[in-house]
Amino acid sequence: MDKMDKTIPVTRSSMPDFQEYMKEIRDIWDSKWLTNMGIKHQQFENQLLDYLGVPNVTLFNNGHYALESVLEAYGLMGEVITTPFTFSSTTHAIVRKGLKPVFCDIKFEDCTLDPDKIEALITDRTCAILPVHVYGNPCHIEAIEKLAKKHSLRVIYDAAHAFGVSYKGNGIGCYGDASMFSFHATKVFNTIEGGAVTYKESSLGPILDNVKNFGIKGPETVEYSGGNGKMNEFQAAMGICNLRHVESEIARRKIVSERYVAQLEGIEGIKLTKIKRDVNHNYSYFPVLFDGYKKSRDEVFEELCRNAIMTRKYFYPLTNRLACYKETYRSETTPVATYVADRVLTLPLYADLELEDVDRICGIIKN
Ligand code: T4K
Repeated sequence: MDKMDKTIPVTRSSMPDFQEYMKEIRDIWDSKWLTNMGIKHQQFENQLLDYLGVPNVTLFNNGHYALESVLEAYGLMGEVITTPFTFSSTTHAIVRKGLKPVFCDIKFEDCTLDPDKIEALITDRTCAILPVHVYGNPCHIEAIEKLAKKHSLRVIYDAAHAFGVSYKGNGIGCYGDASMFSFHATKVFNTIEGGAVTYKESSLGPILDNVKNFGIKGPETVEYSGGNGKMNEFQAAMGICNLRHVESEIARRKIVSERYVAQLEGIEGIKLTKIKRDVNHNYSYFPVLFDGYKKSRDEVFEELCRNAIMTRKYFYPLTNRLACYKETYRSETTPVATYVADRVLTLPLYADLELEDVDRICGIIKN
């Protein structure tokens, strides 16, 4: 096939070898136990505790439901300080749980919540801060948690992008009261669809179980009006397989990312994100800011598209500009987020992206 005929997607699901997955689901076939916290679910949950280095974890059918569930489990009411520079899920989860998102601006350098702008937004109705480790970049954890402590607020991280990231030697899920991880097909680590909540206090576990399994405590006992957020056995089996390969997945993504850096660093008008000190990154996305470049972000996007190279404007529009929110919220209050959203483009990144394709992508951008 001609190189030019090959479409390069923005990402591509990482999958185990077919036989490996077949072997893993063999027991499911034999037992006919397909869901409702079966053996694979238990096994995968234990493996995750270990891999993420967290005290507690609860699995879910997807990241979004996990995020809604943790907000519900804490019984939060009132306002939640959050970022508009994120996937719609973050804002939707807040709104769908009857809470009010209060949008705080982001830091230009890493696209995460600007801790210096949080305090001015705290009112007597604020109950929590919900920052996002955007692109796997850890938020300004110390500053955020200091503020939360001062004002007795919960900190719940949206860590959808941050699987495998560690900060100061700790798994990223160890910070705050709780964190939500997404295991969607497009993530560094996937269970097809899936997600998890990691948390400090073990007392949250039974409440999360209630939220995700109809509040069922026994065949004749239902103690809470929960929903259905259970991860099934096939998803857990995919997780078990993919967990075996996640380190090599991240290592290969690192090589691809470093090739991009080698090609694009130092070019006038192109800004790349620097990995912070004390961070082990997961190379989940490769965002590029076209800020004063000879071509605008949209021109680069279109030119790449003409060459069958699919990029995404993660995260444009900001969530406070989405059709469902723009009448209620104002993006003028988050000018840095607006600035970045208008200029950012995330380039293709996945483990088996060939380096010569990276060179071709960069060649198109440069010329
Ligand atoms: N919070 C944040 C900050 C998030 O980013 C997300 C999800 C969530 C919360 C919610 O977590 P989940 O409930 O999703 O677990 C994608 C994903 O659907 C979404 O999970 C993700 N964030 C978001 C950033 O990206 P799209 O609409 O951009 O994906 P889509 O379908 O266009 O796929 C992109 C590319 O990925 C395709 O062109 C090819 C590749 N792909 C896609 C699928 C579905 C595969 O290789 N295999 C696949 O199965 O939203």
